[in-house]
Amino acid sequence: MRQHHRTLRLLGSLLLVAAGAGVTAAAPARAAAPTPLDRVVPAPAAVHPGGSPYRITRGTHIRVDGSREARRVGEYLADLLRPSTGYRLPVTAHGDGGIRLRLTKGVSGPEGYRLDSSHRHLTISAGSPAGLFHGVQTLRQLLPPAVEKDSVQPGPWLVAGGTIEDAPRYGWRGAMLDVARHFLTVEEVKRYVDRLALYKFNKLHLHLSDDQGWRIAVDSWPRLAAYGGSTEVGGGPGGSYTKAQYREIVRYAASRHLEVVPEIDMPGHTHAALASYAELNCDGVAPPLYTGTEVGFSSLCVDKEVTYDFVDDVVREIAALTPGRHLHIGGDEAHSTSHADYVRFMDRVQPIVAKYGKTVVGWHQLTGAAPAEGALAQYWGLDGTSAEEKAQVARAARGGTGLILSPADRIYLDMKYTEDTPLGLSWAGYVEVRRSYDWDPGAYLPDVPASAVRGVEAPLWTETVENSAHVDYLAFPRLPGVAELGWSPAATHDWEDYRVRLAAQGPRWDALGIGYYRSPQVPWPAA
Ligand code: TNX
Repeated sequence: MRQHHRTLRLLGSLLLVAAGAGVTAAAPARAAAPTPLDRVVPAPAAVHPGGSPYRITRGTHIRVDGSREARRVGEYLADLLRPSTGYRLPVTAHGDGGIRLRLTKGVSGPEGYRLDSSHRHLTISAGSPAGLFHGVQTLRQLLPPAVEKDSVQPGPWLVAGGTIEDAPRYGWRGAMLDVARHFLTVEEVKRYVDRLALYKFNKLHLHLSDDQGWRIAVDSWPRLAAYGGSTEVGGGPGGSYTKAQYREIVRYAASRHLEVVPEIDMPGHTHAALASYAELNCDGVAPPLYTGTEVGFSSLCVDKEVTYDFVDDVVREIAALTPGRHLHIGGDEAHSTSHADYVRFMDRVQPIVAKYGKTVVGWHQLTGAAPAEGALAQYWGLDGTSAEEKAQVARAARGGTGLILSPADRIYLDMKYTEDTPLGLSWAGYVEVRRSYDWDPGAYLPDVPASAVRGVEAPLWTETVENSAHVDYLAFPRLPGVAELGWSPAATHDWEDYRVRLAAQGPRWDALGIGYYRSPQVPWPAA
């Protein structure tokens, strides 16, 4: 049945090419078949194929309306297309014809877009710059994988004819990088941001502090980064971001329409801070740095006033560096903090976050305290999580706390795919590609109103991850599945269809230099 379906699609594409034969006669038929409009990840909300394809040529212009924002997206698109096409692709506010990017009030909500492709034009219209940007990512996937290469390729550069109308299911489509267990450089973070942009993610959550390292400069507590950042899991040199480097990550993420969500994990996962400042410890003694992978052994001293001065300073400085609305305060695995202390701590810390103009995000243990008005809880449980704990999260959700879903046995990117996976952990089980994709965020937790679910986020913890190659191997091919859960309407959810679309991404990853896990569940094209 699936085969039949694919054959029909292929036939359809060939017919479309035949229809546009005047344009494509010079191209070999096989290479010329443009990607069908629905062969995109994440799946678009609505696709109406038809008409002759659009072709990018040496003479193509990128037309933007007068706005600075549209011009920026136009320049981004031109930068993407110039190396592989070898074309000039001038970005201009004048003239007609070619690739047109239009900011139009009222198109498809805050991040949606519409893409119209025909013989004469390729038009992307959106109500916001983010929508235009996401439309550009769709256009990118409709072009051959070779478009991703950084040297001139033969083409032809055809986009199938028709219309896509698209908008996300959820407003929170996140990915988390743990830069604390192993430090990742600014360049490595930017590389991941570019991977995320291709799949329409809109949040980059940075786990900036943990037992093994503190990764962001704080002027009022300089030893946090200088000393607390000086090692990592395994005893390597670690590292930390200067404020200028953090701002550069924020700027780069914003240029790809992602909000950076900084996390300072507390009251647990704070050993690097405790090692840096003796006064933060209840006994006034700073322990040595830690480079192992245990969790749950550290806690800020809930009874000391200096703890709240510390939190105030750190939150103030990080909030000032962060244009986004959210600030993540962790709150997970505080096994060395009593329940009463945990509640007291969160009662004092959440108002500090509000004072500096940010919305609290916390791991779902925050629902065991009193989540602040408007707070978001990030659920990281698994099938085996107790009914009691799930009920606590559901109660908070019914009381107005928004949920971000990161079930560990589904979308923890640090879980091994199989027992043979050379990297990663397995405490939540092995997570193959299908398991990662095949669930519904809207119906995942019992007794949670669908409106409480704000989206999904894929964390990548880095106990075993040391560089971009490691990041890529664990993220691909699971990351695009998370993107699809966050973006695509539930009605498009279909593993058999998804695995075919996912397989088509493989050659694109090859062109981008992404080393991925060749899961046997996915029908990758022969290399
Ligand atoms: C649990 S998830 C943690 C992290 C570990 C991760 C490893 C969460 C909020 N806490 O501290 O790195 O497992 O998979």
